[in-house]
Amino acid sequence: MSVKIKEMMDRPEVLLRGNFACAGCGLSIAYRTAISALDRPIVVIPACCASVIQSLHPNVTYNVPTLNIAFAAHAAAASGISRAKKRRGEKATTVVWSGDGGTYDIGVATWSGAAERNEDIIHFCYDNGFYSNTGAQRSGATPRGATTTTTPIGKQEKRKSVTRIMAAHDVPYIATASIGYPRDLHTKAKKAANIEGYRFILIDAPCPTGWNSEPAITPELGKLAVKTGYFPLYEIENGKLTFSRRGAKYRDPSNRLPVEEYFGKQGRFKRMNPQQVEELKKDLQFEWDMLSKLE
Ligand SMILES: Cc1ncc(C[n+]2csc(CCOP(=O)(O)OP(=O)(O)O)c2C)c(N)n1
Ligand code: SF4
Repeated sequence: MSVKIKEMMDRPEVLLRGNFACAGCGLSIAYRTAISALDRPIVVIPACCASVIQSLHPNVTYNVPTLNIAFAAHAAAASGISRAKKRRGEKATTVVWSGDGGTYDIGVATWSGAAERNEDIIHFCYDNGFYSNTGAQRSGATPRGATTTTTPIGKQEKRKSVTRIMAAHDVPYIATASIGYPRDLHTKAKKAANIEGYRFILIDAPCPTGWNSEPAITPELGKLAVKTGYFPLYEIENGKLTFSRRGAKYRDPSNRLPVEEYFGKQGRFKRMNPQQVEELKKDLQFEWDMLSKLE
């Protein structure tokens, strides 16, 4: 059952005022919503916007212990922290907080090793579908057709399914969530905190600066991604997939809003031609079909 709003509001603030996030930043909403669900979090952050928005030394706007580290070391560093805390008999929730570049691409070796060892870590990936921190290059999470600085005519390949790659590691808990539905995200983070072993939560987190979207509609974009079937919501527990309430609803294509409604609100899809739109629709249905096999 989802947590109550009051319960969420009563949690400590983890991201303080004066941070450097752009207006309408989905990452900052994701961070506040997910990290505040955890008791005694220690957060390991590889290079990404999350390592930049925290401000400059000697100021810091993260209200929790934070370790900034190189891409290729995030889950390894978190493994060490988690084990050291256990050895000392101290309670902590050790977290990797990484962008999609650090999860789908550059950090795969480190999290794959930690997932195989079933380290006691929660890995959150805030997914804005590209490398925002370094000026909007494409990542493995960029959807087909989206323009980035390295895909000026739109990305030609389909988006990688990082949850299915993670599922192949047989970790105890995997979930997807969206900043459009903060209660669902907070509830899944809390649930993950009560499970032992490697847990992974992929969060759809719009980036108005790189997506060329209106900052004020960030939550609406999060909702639209779900309602159009672009971003399915589900959990995979010990290998078995269950669609979340909204995931189950939009599994049926006749319940979905036209995906063009979602694309139309983002400049990054402006140059898509009808053929690319059709190909992208096929990519989305392919992913739904593959997920259904894990049910
Ligand atoms: C090994 C290595 N390669 C490249 C970089 C440069 N770099 C810093 S942040 C970043 C992009 C991170 O993208 P993502 O993980 O998606 O997070 P976002 O920037 O979108 O928040 C890159 C390529 C780096 N710091 N280290
Ligand atoms: S570039 Fe995007 S992800 Fe980075 S701080 Fe700005 S809105 Fe957030």
